[in-house]
Amino acid sequence: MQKLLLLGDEAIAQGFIDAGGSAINSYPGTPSTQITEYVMKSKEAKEKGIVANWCANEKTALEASIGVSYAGKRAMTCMKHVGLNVAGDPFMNAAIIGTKGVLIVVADDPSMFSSQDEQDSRFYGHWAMIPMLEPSNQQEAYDMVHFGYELSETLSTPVLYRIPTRLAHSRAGIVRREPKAQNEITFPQNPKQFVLLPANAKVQYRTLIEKQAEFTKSSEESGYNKYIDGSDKKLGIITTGIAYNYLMENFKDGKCPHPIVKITQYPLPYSFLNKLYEECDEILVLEDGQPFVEELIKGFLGKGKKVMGRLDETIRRDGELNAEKVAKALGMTVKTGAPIPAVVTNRPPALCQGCPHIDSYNALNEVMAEYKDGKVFGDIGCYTLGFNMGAINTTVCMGASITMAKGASEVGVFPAVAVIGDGTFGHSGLTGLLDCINEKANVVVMILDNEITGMTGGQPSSANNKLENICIGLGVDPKHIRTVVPLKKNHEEFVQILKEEIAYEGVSVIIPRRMCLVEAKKHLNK
Ligand SMILES: Cc1ncc(C[n+]2csc(CCOP(=O)(O)OP(=O)(O)O)c2C)c(N)n1
Ligand code: SF4
Repeated sequence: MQKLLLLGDEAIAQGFIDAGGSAINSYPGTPSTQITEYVMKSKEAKEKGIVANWCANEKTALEASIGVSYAGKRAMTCMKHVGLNVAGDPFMNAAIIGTKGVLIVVADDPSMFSSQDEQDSRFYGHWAMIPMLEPSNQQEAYDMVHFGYELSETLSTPVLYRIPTRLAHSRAGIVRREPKAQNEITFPQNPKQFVLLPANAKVQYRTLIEKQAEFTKSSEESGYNKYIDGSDKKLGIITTGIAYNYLMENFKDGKCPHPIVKITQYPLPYSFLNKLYEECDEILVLEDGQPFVEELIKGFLGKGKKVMGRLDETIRRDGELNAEKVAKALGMTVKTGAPIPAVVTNRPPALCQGCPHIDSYNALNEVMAEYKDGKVFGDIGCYTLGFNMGAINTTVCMGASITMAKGASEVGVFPAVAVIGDGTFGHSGLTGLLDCINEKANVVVMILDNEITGMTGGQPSSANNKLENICIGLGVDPKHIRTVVPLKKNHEEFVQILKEEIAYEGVSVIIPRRMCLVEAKKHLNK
């Protein structure tokens, strides 16, 4: 079969195309974005009529996949870890429904390379009681998509497919399989399955509980989890996902002297873990993420033997795992590479020169300087970097700018200004603005419209060309929806608009509109 050199993200995307996937509905977020982009750009996917969409947010994306599953076809939804918080409602309920043919790919970001937290999605999968896959390399990333769909369809369950940044964004060769045809449309045999009325849901929750034994059986028998024997039983090692690679990097001959339980499928393969615990004096758990397995095994393994990992900080609890940290935990000599030359050392991220957000912040900073107690509630996007210009006071999660400004204004903060991008407004700003209207909050909402989702690489923004109409539809007085082109030459006009709208007691929306420069360059080169 054909060999390809692919990123982990791309291997998953190619796996989706080859495994008979019918629709991928996602929301962008590093490090997951390249999966959906690959399918969107694939000629083969187009020829096969595969649907590939960027949705308004992770919740709408996952719900679309549940709809695809209702039609009996194979669906994928990709997101970054914090996206799973947004999709939490359909995620938990998809588990109870037992949606077949759905892979939910969540890319976690240990070390927070481009995220506001380090949460480990495996806790969600465990909570929802569904099987999870966590490939250790790119070939497995490809193969496990095929396996994940078989598992999902055989056991009637969605599958959480977890990858960390390093796997998503590193490249290796993969061997493709024979492509599979898409499923025909078939509807659920049980007409109650997708109707989560309490009477139906109670029965299905029971079914989900009863399916746990089958899920575990698959984890022990599928071949994706392995017990690899070793002669030195002073230590037994548990690896999860990519941690297996980090461990093996320390043994150039490919032979680790200690027994290993290699985990890439959950629920945990309890019989392998018991065997390891019985045979070895001490246990070391290696995971790229939070101490998920370590916490679980403490509950069921016998007491007495030492279990080391992130909980006792044998490996530092925060941050990405790597081969060096593993070597240290094993008591091996750590080889450090050549020092990083100054030209590539870390530099703080900054807005591009000429970015429209800079002009918006220049105007905002000038006006806010006149108000001692005024606050600016920021949001998530390129414009978060306005913090470095002293322009924003908060950034919490997507959509929180408008709602936080509302909350603060209602207890007396004045002026309360929200700054949100057009992409983020479409993702989760609209409902907050509706709250503002309903409560007649005294807020100024600046929707920085650069006509694109800039931070994640220029995906379309769901509210593009619709911002004014959306605001009017939600109930903002059209007289207080103001637009301005954020350019140096319009600075005074911008300042004036801000002053007028701060003086207005009610909900104002200001839309500074100028295309992201990176996007504008793409248009010029077309
Ligand atoms: C829940 C969640 N999903 C996805 C992301 C990834 N992400 C970061 S910023 C952003 C959107 C930014 O677009 P926009 O608001 O238009 O601002 P711009 O970057 O264009 O200035 C996204 C999707 C995230 N941080 N949180
Ligand atoms: S990518 Fe676009 S929006 Fe982001 S900083 Fe650069 S010019 Fe500004």
